[in-house]
Amino acid sequence: MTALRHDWTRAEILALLELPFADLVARAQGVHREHHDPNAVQVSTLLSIKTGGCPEDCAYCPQAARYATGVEAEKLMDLDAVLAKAQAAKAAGATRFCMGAAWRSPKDRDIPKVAAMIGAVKALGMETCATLGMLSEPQAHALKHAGLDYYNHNLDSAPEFYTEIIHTREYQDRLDTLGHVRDAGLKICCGGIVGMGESREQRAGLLHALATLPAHPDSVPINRLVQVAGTPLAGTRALDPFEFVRTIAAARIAMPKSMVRLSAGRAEMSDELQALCFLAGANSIFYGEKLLTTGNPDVEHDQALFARLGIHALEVDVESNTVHADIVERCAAEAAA
Ligand code: SAM
Ligand code: DTB
Ligand code: SF4
Repeated sequence: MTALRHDWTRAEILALLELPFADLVARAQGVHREHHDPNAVQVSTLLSIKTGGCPEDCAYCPQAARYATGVEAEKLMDLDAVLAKAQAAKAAGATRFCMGAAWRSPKDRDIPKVAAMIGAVKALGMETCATLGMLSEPQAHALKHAGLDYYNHNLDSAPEFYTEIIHTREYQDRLDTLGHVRDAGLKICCGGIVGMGESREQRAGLLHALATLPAHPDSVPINRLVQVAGTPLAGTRALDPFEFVRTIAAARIAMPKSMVRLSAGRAEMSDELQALCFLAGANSIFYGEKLLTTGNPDVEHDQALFARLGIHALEVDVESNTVHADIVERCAAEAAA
């Protein structure tokens, strides 16, 4: 059994990315088979519960208020509307529901409203995930208390490339939030974006930063930049698709037990490229017609792809996902107050 390592050097990860393609994919598939069912893929559906109008300047993001992308700022969705979307996602086969908000960080007054959403989604028997920006320690605890399973907060890129992409918050801010999330006992979903014009060395830097966190993230989303007109990164030279597969494979080898998610960018990928990503160790996807504001493959298309590849959706781990009726009731009462 490959041991979990937390002492990866950046040079070692770069050396993985530089292996001959077949050697890299074979090694990743070997690690994958040691730790996971190679034919099982976890499926999460995203919902943007608070869209647009964000004060941050992330150069990739269609929701930043300062870029003219056509995304209108909306207010936080109502509980009933969120619940209806979660029910539809469950009916389509998703087992995890991830709620995203275009916030720098939530205001304390937002937390009970989001907590009520978490409690209601959990009561459907789904795993819950949220991505709301930077969190304070008490906020992380409040979300855990509400029944949240996962918190998504990405490092996005290597530390030195990060400063070219985002200026309104620092890498250390992200590490601090991840610390609060970890201390609150939440599972961590943390990854990044490739195809932003970074070098291979910088892709190694992102994977190194992820693999040397105090614990490997439970889930590692690898996003391929979705280029949105109006954002500073629109027009960036597209990444070689094999380089994307290499990034997935190196993530799988460096973080053997983590779920590696083939994330944003699937709508622009061929079925064959996605199959290569699964072969390289990806075992989770975002499922459903929309990511947050941009498109994702049709449910029918993904179901057909799974059938063609003999892939089955991973079930919710019932034992670790017990729904506590008291949490649901308390959240509803707190939201109403
Ligand atoms: N506002 C919160 C934050 O930034 O932490 C949560 C939502 S934010 C949209 C979540 C993640 O989506 C970002 O960290 C980034 O990795 C990813 N993302 C945003 N726009 C993207 C794009 N155009 N292409 C690929 N990934 C993107
Ligand atoms: C993540 O790493 N990717 C997702 C999720 N976490 C929140 C978001 C992708 C967003 C793509 C651009 C959009 O649809 O707005
Ligand atoms: Fe705001 Fe998140 Fe988009 Fe950055 S990635 S602009 S913080 S919504």
